[in-house]
Amino acid sequence: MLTLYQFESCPFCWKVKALLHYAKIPYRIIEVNPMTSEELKPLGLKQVPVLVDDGEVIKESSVIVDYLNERYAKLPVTEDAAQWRTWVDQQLVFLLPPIIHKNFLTSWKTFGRVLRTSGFSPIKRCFVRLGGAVAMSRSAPKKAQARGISDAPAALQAAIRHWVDQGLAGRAFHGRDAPDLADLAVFAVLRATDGLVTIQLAEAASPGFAPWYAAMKTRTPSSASS
Ligand SMILES: N[C@@H](CCC(=O)N[C@@H](CS)C(=O)NCC(=O)O)C(=O)O
Repeated sequence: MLTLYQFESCPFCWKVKALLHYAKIPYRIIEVNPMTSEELKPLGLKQVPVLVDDGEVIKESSVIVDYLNERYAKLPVTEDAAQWRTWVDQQLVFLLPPIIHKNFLTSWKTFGRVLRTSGFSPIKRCFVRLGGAVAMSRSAPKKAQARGISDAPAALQAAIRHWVDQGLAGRAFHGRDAPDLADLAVFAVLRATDGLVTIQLAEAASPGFAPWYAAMKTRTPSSASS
């Protein structure tokens, strides 16, 4: 059985999960404490996601997605989808933290939402929520500024319009009748913020977003076992 070390709130982890779910690949989750990463210490690693497949340890979300696709999912690999995946990794993913961790209160609410499904005990959840909100509300605005993102909500809405207009271009999915690796990558990082204001912003940015997002959700039911 595949094992995924992850944080529930991590968009890079969702890239891996979106493919696992879409391809109905069973796996189990080890939820890593984002404050200590103690669960990763035996592997000698510091960042999630990490996939362990029959003793083989694979890190870096894009490497994991390629590994899973080559070995199990076997979705078509196209140059256009590869370009969208790069766009997700280099642009889209960085627009989310300054919105969901804009200040302490927003970050506190964000952690409250994402930790609900973490499986952590109430005490651990409270500790992670507080520590996470302090750390992320300090670092996210600074990192956004360093990347030249001055108005993250407007930048996210422009990115969503770009995806709907150029990526979907009137089709149900980028992959036409069924999602491909581009659909899964764009969906995954947004799915990491499901239920938060980012999704409302995306829905308001373009009428083409909501039907695509809903269809992606329907096609990616969890394949994780507890
Ligand atoms: N390039 C990596 C980025 C992974 C990453 O930034 N993970 C974050 C969580 S979203 C992390 O583990 N942070 C903890 C740390 O850096 O100590 C990938 O695509 O897998």
